[in-house]
Amino acid sequence: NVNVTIDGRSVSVPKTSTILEAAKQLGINIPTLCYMHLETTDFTCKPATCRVCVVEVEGRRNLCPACATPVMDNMVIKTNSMRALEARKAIVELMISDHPQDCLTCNKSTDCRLQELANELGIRRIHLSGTSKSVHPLMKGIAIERDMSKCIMCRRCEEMCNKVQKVGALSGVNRGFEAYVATAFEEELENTVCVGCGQCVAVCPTGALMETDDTAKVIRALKDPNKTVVFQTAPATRVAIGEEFGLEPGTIVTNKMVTALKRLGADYVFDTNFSADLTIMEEGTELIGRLTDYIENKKADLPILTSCCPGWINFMETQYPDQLHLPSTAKSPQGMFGAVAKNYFAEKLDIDRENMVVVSIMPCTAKKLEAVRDSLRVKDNPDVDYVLTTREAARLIKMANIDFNSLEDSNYDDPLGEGTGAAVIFGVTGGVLEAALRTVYETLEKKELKKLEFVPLRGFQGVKKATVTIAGIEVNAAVVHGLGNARTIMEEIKNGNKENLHVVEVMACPGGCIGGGGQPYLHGDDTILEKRTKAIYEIDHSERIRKSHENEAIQELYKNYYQEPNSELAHRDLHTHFKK
Ligand code: HC1
Ligand code: SF4
Repeated sequence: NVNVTIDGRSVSVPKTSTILEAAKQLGINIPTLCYMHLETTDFTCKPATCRVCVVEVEGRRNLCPACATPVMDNMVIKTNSMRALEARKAIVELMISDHPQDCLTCNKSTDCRLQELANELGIRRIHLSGTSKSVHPLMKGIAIERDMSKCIMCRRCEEMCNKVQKVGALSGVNRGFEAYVATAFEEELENTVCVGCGQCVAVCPTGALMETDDTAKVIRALKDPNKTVVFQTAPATRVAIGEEFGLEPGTIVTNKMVTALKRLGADYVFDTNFSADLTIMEEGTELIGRLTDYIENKKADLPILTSCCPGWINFMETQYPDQLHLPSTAKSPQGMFGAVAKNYFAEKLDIDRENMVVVSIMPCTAKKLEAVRDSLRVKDNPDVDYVLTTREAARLIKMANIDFNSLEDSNYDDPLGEGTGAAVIFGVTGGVLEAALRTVYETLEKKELKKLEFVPLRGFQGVKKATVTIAGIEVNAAVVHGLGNARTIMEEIKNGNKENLHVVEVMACPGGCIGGGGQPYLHGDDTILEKRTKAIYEIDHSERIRKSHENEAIQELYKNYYQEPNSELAHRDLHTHFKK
């Protein structure tokens, strides 16, 4: 350890610490902009390019960036000297002089770190206001919108995409004023290896990267008297949307969210949890089928890979096209919901599917890409019309002047509104597999599973493995979250699957859907992920029914419509194929 003095207070810190880390130990907050550290994914971005964290170090002529300057024994640091403050202010002012000044209309307004800093530093006028040199066209994709004139070269997106997700869609190009983060050949993200996970959006401090805003389309549908508007809400949204209204992370607001959507004018508010249970029925049956095949013939498409995460499926299609026999063919819960709503439910209401509009509220940007897949439509009519991220849904609620926090509770509508504890845990890493095991166990063992929690599959470790014995079969299971970890496991599988894995759950985002690219911004605080996770498990624990096969609405649906899992009709509506 070494001793340093910061703002007149001493502290002893490991000698590998930076000034920023040492200051944190004393509870001294040095403002940062490009720097970001997230424990969950071991994500660290410190290019030291923005210089906002400059501090004065006694004996040094130049100010030092706190995020990248290592401490030395007996160092004396002033974080708030006049010189440091003035430099910080000048730096931010310079940055803004080369930034479009359209904060009033920017999608990131009030969530933008640059805006926040300008305010904190009391910048009221840009003396250097000139013409911005960073002029780039707005690139509007299906999932993600990029406005590189707002890029401040913090390189967080690049770090996230290349080091954590290991996709490699983004890289910094050019120098000086011309520097920005680009895709290969300046292509739209969708024409590159990008999978749409939105983790770059989640860490972008400005309005350079955002989800594509679909709120206007939903408003139009809600106002159209000829349309029956049906909402579905994803598992992970209910423990996060409250943050957009100032509630503590992890506040469970399921039934307020239902009320809010009804106030917006929804005809029906249903739950993606319903179709998550349906997914377990279809995918669980497939898993049992492949396991039986393996036992009987010593050969099967194993491990079966979960297929509900669209970022992950895009990753499989672009990175491992020779392994596409492995994912379950079950559609995701979002996809299944759309198909059930527009086939079964529209028929029940006696309306044409063209007059039904299905809107998904998802924690995810890649769900927007999933919704436009060929296998999720009948002729020109999509099963899911629009996908809003949790952030967009909150915006819609604010636009309608709904006071979210004072809303009363409402229940989901019938019949697609009933979900179990097994379904809600889809929202966290390990949850899909745990839900599947609950059902597969009882199906094969033909007796009650007493302890529903599969603890080794829980938690934020990047790769989790466990062996579960079911009806005498040793099932080797693995759970990964984050696409970098997915790559590691896919390499293992491709190179002979030496650990003999039978089933693998993959979620593209850190922590699973609760950490999705469309969730309220973490602003660098990933303890929020733990709080959301805890809330998801709390909901599971409090549910009357905690196993998918015991969902009464699902049992009804099979009885009245699909007959049994993997039936011909189930294949028509509930299964998909993958593209090379
Ligand atoms: Fe997810 Fe899923 S859990 S993918 O993370 O399988 O988005 O929440 O809706 O479809 O159910 C997301 C969450 C979500 C699907 C389900
Ligand atoms: Fe990379 Fe995901 Fe962003 Fe695409 S959406 S650029 S894959 S981080």
